[in-house]
Amino acid sequence: PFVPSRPVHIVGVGSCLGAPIFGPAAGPRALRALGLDAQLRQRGVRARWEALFEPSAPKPPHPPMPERLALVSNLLHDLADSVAGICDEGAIPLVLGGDHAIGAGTWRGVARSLAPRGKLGLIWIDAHLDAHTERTTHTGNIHGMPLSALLGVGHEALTGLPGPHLDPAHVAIVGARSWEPEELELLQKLGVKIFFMPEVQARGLPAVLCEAMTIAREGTAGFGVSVDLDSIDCAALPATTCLVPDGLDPQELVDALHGLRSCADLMALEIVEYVPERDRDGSGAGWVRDIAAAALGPTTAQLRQREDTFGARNYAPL
Ligand code: EXY
Ligand code: MN
Ligand code: MN
Ligand code: MN
Repeated sequence: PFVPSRPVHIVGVGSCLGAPIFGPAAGPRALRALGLDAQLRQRGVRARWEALFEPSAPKPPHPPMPERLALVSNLLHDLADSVAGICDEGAIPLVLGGDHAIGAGTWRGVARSLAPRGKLGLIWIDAHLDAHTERTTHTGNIHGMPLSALLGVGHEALTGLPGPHLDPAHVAIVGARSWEPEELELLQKLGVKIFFMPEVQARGLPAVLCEAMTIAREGTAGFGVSVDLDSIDCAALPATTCLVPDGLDPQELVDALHGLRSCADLMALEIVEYVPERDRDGSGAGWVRDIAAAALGPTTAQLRQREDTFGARNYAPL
């Protein structure tokens, strides 16, 4: 029988509530205008736009922390509900940010949908640890807090969503090269595995990603990947909120993410912190497309099945 690759529903979250600049808020709308869904369909991904969240919040500088947390909390609840619904119907959410605070909603929605079958593992590809709370942050920026929130640590506004928190034994960070002591201390206390940038450079990204996938997949019912574009070297990809040197090579990341295609237990993909106003030549949007196509594209077996079933010329209706 023809086993189609699973449909991908794109959810844009145009938010900068967690960031110090407006830039990421314009990300998903710009990617939609560039025709990301059609570009993914041309690469064999059965993708379509599902939703675009654009909180009508004031531009930075943001309101004081209590109000900021309340605004982010509303967004996280709506996002988690939308993502859980997509997972419940057997589709794969492709969540596009927007700043990384949205991750505290995305992965609670996925974990909630998966809960009857087991735990959710998570691979967090990022230059940062994103594990501050409103008490430890040095900047007050909520995009530095989503991972602690997902693990149940921090303000109720960020941790209090319905459904389970993540199990730190099944969370791995890849590419960390900028952090503060408080967040490192928290993650080491919780037992989250961190692959810092020097280890990625020494062992190669494929080997590290393979080990991260083992952490996220063994003993869980499914796993997800959250890609913060600042994990990529800022010389290759300046179209992001935080510019951090000595990062991942974008093509190496795209090549390594091809391994996700054949994972039936891949639940969702999130790509955040795309800043279109810093994407003069559009190369940043190209990398967003390539990352999504690598991870969510059909396997060669699925393509062959599609050709056998529908004839080499016309692929199955996407
Ligand atoms: N750790 C720093 C802070 O808390 O502000 C930087 C966080 C950057 C967050 C970006 C999304 O990865
Ligand atoms: Mn991040
Ligand atoms: Mn980051
Ligand atoms: Mn376990």
